[in-house]
Amino acid sequence: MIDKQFKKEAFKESVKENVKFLYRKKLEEATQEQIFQAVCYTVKDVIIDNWLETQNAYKEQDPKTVYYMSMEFLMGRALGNNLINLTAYKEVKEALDELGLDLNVIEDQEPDPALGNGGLGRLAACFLDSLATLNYSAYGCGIRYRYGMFKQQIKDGYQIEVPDNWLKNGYPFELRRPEYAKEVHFGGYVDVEYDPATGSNKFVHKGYQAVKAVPFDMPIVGYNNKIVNTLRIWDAEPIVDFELDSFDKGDYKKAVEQENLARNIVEVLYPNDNHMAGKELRLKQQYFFVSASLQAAIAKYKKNHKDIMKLHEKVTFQMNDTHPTVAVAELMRILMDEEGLGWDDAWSVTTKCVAYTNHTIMAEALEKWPVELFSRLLPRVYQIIEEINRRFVLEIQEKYPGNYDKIKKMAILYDGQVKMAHLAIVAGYSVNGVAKLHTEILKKQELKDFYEMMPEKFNNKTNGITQRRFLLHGNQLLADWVTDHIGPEWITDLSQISKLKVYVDDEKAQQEFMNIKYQNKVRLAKYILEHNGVEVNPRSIFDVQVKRLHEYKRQLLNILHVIYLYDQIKKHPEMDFYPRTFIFGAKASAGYARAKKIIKLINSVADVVNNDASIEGKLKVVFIENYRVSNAEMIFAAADVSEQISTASKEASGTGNMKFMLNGAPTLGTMDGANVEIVDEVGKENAFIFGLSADEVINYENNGGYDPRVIYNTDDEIRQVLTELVNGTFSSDTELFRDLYNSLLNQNGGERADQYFILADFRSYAAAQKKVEEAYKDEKGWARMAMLNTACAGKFTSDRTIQEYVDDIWHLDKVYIK
Ligand code: 26M
Repeated sequence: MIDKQFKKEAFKESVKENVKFLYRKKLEEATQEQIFQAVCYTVKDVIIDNWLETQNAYKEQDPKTVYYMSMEFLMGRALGNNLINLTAYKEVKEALDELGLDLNVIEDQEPDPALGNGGLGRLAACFLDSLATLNYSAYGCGIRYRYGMFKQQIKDGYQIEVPDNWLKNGYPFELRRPEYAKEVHFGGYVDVEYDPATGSNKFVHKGYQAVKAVPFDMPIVGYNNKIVNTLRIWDAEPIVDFELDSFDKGDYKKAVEQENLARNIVEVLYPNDNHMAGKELRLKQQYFFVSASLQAAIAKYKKNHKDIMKLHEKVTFQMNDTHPTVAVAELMRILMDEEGLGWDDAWSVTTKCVAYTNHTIMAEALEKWPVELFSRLLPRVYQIIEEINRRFVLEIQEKYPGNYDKIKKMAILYDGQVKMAHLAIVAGYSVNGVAKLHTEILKKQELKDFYEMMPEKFNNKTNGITQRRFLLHGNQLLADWVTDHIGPEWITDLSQISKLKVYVDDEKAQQEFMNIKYQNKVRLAKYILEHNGVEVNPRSIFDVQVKRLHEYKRQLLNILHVIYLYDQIKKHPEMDFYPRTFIFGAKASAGYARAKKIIKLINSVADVVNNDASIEGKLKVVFIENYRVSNAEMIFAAADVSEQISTASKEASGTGNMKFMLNGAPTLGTMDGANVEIVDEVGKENAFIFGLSADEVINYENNGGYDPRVIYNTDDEIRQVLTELVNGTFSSDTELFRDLYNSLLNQNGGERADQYFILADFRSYAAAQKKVEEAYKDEKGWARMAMLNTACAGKFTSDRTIQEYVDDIWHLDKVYIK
């Protein structure tokens, strides 16, 4: 189906017109950046028509709408993805060819909108793609950060953070909507006033600072269905322009403060992943976008519905982790203070409208705010939380009389802190984890008391990814091959991809499949040569670990094993060894010193290994700078082995694991997160599983029974690897990696020695790696295994995940556009 606008000739004319109109230039004179802008405007033109039609259809059909509330949307580039979903990619590529332009080069002009950290933010982006593709009415609600996730440079092996000014040249796909601006209030105090109209008291917020929230809308194009949904991200502006005469009125100070508040609030994304920083500005960001989004949703509802008590019939708010959980109290505030409902009615509506997704059990990620800070910044909202807490504590007492331990463990307010997860669970009508194992751990461990008290709320929604970006766009060779063999239905129904199973023993198909993998490896090798100056052999095994850097994800285990292999090759030069390229990509949170040290270690090992002629290129180590959505697509396509080696129980789900699988890379991993379900689908003989189980890890943790020194003292090769961290092998400064060494062997403050069980799992990891090598040598066997991974990936589409959210939680209506 080709849209009229994408007829080649019309498209070419439009691009030329846009270059003329925007830049007063002829096509030949325009820069690649200008051509990029011109192409985007042409594409946007088509999108706008569909966008209007979609919103009209929503108005007419009045479907229930989900508001996906998230501090993060890691969208990645839009141009290529929009063309894919408009089913116009190939036509446009040809049209541009005819103009002497290369679509790939033009796509590369686009900055990666990186308004997210990692898994949680990218999941939100995949969900928006699936919602639009499945014909559901949805808004993404978030923040228009001036600076997204920092750009990573590697200098001398160290990570340097460079600001990501993604709006520098203007972002072509966004639309400013000043007519929908909302006010958000901070600070001040609450007065109780008698209201003669109702004969009761009302609460009036006074002395606050105000910020104007101005929405920018981005189109979310569904695949081949004319649906265009909206990602609405909020910018902050000062309420009044700075007025000179306010000096005289004496509120000069306040005017400056309001202006600063507006300037600061959306300045930058906090680059923490799975770590709570507790910064006041972060709470301001949360309340800012939550309040604006709720006000907009309610205003929209009220346009064509009279009864606010029926809000839940048309609206649901999904809270992406606890970050937007202040929504619970803000919705209560709006319903009571602005819509005039009493407490019980407001609570009845709120608890039918909000639902919560948990994405982590890492203790340091749990959001707890000091009462002092919270009540000062949001006095009215805090009052409401106090009342929610008071009533909930009464409920606990009723259910567990005399059991004060329950109150201590479950109260929303305790020890001078506001516990956001408790608020989300108490108010939410649904609480879900993101993989089977994760949800079980929530029920049995982390949230046990809540599960016992309200089991009906708990459910699992195993994560998924969009095959449109991570196969159709990222791996066009494989996508075409799949379509040639089983038709194009997999694009919107990934369960169809299992039809590939009939080809896994077909030698011709095997060769074609592996040849595509080879071509993708050549493409990545070229990128690595250009960006790292390192030559890698595309015939070697590409063993890849790309994800945020975190101790629990155990990049340290991976690089220690590389050192171990290096030692082996040096010691036994005659040993049979299949060439390997270990590829890493990871950003460390700017304040996470140990994570940054691990990056330095990887680069130091790379330096030594890559330049040691004696090992004849058998081993290469590459650290890909600035890992992000756009280069991720290329990396997944080129991977032979998918490293998913988190300490069991720590990775809630993982989604990179699914992207590798879909692109035909078997998992080398622990029984953690969604790896468990990947193995269920593909069979354990088609994955390389190692290490402690989640139960074993949790057992050790609860009973304090693991001593890495026993391993250190008894295993000479492991001891040798650790010794090389501090004996000058990888740095002339023998102190450089001392902290990493110590973290594995010594207790440190409250932290256990080797708290992520790296030494405990080392031998079983090395054995699994050995199996990978043996398996890879068997060419046909490997091809079969790789193909089976692709063929068994059907479950892991975010289309399936979204349909489950719709069926079990949101109950949305489908909308069709004529
Ligand atoms: C919190 C407070 C202050 C600043 C930042 C944060 C914060 C930001 C991101 C905390 C956690 C954040 O992300 C957690 C995350 O990405 N979790 C991942 O979610 C994925 C999608 O469900 C899962 O696949 C991953 O396993 C999980 O780690």
